[in-house]
Amino acid sequence: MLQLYSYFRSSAAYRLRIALHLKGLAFDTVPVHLLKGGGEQLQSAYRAINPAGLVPALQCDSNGSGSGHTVTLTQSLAIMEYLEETHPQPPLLPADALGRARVRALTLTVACDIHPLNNLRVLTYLSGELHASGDARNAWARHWMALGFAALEEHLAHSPATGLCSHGDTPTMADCCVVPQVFNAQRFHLDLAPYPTLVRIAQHCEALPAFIAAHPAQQPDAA
Ligand SMILES: N[C@@H](CCC(=O)N[C@@H](CS)C(=O)NCC(=O)O)C(=O)O
Repeated sequence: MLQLYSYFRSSAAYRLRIALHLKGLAFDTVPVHLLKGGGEQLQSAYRAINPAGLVPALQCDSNGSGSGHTVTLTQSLAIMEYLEETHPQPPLLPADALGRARVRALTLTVACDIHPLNNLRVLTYLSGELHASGDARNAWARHWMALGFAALEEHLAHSPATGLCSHGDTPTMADCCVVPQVFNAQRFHLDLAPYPTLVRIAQHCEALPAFIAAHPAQQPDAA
């Protein structure tokens, strides 16, 4: 059985939960509380699993049949690519190379250009080491999300490849990343009115069973 080290509100873990549910893969959730006791992700027990001290991590069997040895995978995008290669159905990447490049670009806009700037450790550093106020810290988070969302909106609103989902009418890796980032933006009270296409896509996806099952509120460690 796959073991997902996860925190209910972690958007990187949320991406992976969506991908696992879309592919119909059963997994056990191992909660890692990012705040309790200074953060379980930073303690030695979890660092032995992922030295980076970040969730998610996915443990699986090396040959997929249960007869191999346990392997730990990290980095949500690398794990999604692994799932795509080992469980191609339903596909989370388009069949054509141009389509795959587009989906990966949307995915990376979230995962590289938005999310890292708003990660817990960055926000903690801002308030701790740089003495930023709570308001300043939240303004920082909203600023970088707004910049990234503007780029996504511009692309999604004007591309004929956009459908009910970010690419066509069925979810791809891009949606696995967009939906958690929109959830995160709502937590930070970012005004989403300037991003109607992004919101429409997120709302469509959020109503699908895999996305419902992956939602933070549905997780065993939901506070
Ligand atoms: N690039 C990594 C990012 C992982 C990541 O930043 N996870 C966050 C939660 S969304 C985390 O564990 N943060 C803990 C911390 O900042 O201390 C991935 O995609 O897996």
